[in-house]
Amino acid sequence: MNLMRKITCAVACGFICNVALYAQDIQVQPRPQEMKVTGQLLTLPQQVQLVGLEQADTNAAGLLKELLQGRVSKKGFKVFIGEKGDKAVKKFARFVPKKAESYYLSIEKDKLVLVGSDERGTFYGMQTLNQLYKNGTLPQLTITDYPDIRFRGVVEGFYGKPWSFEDRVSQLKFYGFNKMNTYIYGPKDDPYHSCPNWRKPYPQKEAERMAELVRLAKSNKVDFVWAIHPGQDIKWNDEDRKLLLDKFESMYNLGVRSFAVFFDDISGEGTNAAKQAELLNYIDDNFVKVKKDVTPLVMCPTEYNKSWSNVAGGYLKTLGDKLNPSIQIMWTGDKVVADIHSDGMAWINGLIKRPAYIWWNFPVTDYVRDHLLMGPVYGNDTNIADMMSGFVSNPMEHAEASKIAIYGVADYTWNMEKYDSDDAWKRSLKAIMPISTEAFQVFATHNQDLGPNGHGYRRVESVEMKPVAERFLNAFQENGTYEKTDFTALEREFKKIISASDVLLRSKDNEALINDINPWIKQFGLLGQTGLVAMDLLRDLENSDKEGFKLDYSRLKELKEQTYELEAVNNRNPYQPGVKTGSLVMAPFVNNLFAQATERFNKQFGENLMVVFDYCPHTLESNISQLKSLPLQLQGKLVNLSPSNEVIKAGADAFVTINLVKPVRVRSVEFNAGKEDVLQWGELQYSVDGESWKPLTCEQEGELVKGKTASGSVKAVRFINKSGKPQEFYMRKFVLNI
Ligand code: LOG
Repeated sequence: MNLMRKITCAVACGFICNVALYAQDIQVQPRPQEMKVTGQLLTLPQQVQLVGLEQADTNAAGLLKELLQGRVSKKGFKVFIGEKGDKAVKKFARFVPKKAESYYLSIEKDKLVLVGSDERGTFYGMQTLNQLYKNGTLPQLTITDYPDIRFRGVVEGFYGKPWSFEDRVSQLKFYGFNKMNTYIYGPKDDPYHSCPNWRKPYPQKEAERMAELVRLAKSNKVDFVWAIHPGQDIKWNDEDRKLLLDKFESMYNLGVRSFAVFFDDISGEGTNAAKQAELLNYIDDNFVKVKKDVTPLVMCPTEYNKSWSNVAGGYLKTLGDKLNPSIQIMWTGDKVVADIHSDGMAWINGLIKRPAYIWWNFPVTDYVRDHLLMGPVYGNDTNIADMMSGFVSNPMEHAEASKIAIYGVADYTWNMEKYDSDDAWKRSLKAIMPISTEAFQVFATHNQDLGPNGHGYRRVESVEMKPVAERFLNAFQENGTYEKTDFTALEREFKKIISASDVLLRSKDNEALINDINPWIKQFGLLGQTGLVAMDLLRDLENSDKEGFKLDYSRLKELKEQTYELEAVNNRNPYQPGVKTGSLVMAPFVNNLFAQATERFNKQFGENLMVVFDYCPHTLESNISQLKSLPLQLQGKLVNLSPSNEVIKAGADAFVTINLVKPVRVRSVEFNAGKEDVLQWGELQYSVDGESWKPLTCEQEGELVKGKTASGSVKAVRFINKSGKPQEFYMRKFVLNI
């Protein structure tokens, strides 16, 4: 072979780099079903020939051209692309899994083949190819791949500030990268999705933006599912039915081809199962099926989780029996916020006579708005793929920060059995913060749990430091000692926290994220500083350095002031205002240590420094299961019951009581049950001894009730259902001003 021929051959076949390749080193998100490494790393030749481009999915074809920019030629290394029936890829069709959205990708030294079972399949194969391509090289391998779950994605279904247009743009692209095919639009606080404007079309400007998002969703192979939430005031008559269809028609005209109807968190007329089924079937028969290009209708029932289901009442069974079989029914699991298990899936599927469509309430924070949930996706069974038709995550109002969990959900729903939560979590951090990944990991490690909350859903947090912090505190409490290595580990962690906060505040690799969670990052830095000073207090004690201790004590108090201040000016929502970070392990550790060290100091030196603890001493008591674990917050002089979003079912003798730790003067009480008729069936009362009760003098403006106690100290205040029969209300506000 002469030199010239050798070169041409090398160009035609691609250059093989002499690097051993191992499957475990090749990371593809979401994890493919089957991947076989067949050779070494290949340097993509300068000349490549594209075969099948014209017939292949346009979005995939566009991405391929972008990837191969500058190399495309009439001869050279062949790249085949297309969908199963296409002529150009006919001879490879048999390798493609017989499943929707599947693809076959093969990279060999003389050719590259990418074939989808359908257009989405080709697009997903292209996403994989993009991930494999690094600095002009590709691994030689074969991938056969398909998703486990039919509908995978996100339901923007939370209460609070809906995502911005920019947030949504970034999300839709993210879903495309991560092979998610569904975005359900249903933010509770969009008045055109829910009350009062669900009957009206969007104003011009909003409509245009919506249309733009729909186009972007389409090019990312995402179904933009527009949901309506009409149940709070719907009348079961022809007029409202027509208005609803008109609204869908107006959304269809904006490009929407997927629709949902939500009946969650409503009370009254709208909750009637037979009427809901009738309406949905009507929409299905007269709109969805008539249009031909609209995907199956999705609905969220009123009884959307097992703990609220009244089987004897027949609500779910009615839906199961009556709803057209093609209509998807959403389900949040055994509780409003719950991980999904096979027994619960079997239970609901039997009732609704179809596989449920999971609405997973994670990482949503609309009931713990002072927290960020940045931990891994874990806890769902991994053998339930066949038991569900869809799985969507309800995220936080913080769109960028939610991507950690969304990334995990993308991986879980694609390939459940091989899902590795910790691995997915770490890869997500890199995908979201590619440069400041390490700092981001420190932040995300200590911001995972929700704190006490009405749904009782908790997450692990600070997993490595938790046993260290516990061991340390126990030893210190018992005899004032501790392991030196634990001391060092904790001190090092606080330093890491401070530096992570600094790095993140200056980082530029995801500015939208940093801007959005800025108060939490600052609070995190303060936590680190407070922690370091708390450790210094122990040094002072050990050295019997009285003056040093006093100095560090004031420094720590000053840092705590800054922490409160930051809470008091940021994230001022009326529900769970404030900015909590490290709230499961690191912050309580610092608070405990501070209090214990001060007590020891006072004893040792006969001093009287104030011992500062950080908790609410007042307690909540209720016989309503939905309310009894709601946290109380102490905000200055206000004792505030953290509100909940859902409909509260109060039995005939239901009450909710705030018990004060000791009798104090209660200046005023504010109570909002989301109903104007609340005082016709309920009463606000106070007690001086915790046993006998008297009514408060009340005034009412709309739904808000303001109450006053007679002068003198009060031990408890309660709201009680006096009507002798069950009632429904919302727990919007219950605040004592003391
Ligand atoms: C709402 C949802 C809210 C979530 C978490 C469903 C089906 N509905 O309690 O809008 O974001 O819980 O608070 C819900 O989950 N109500």
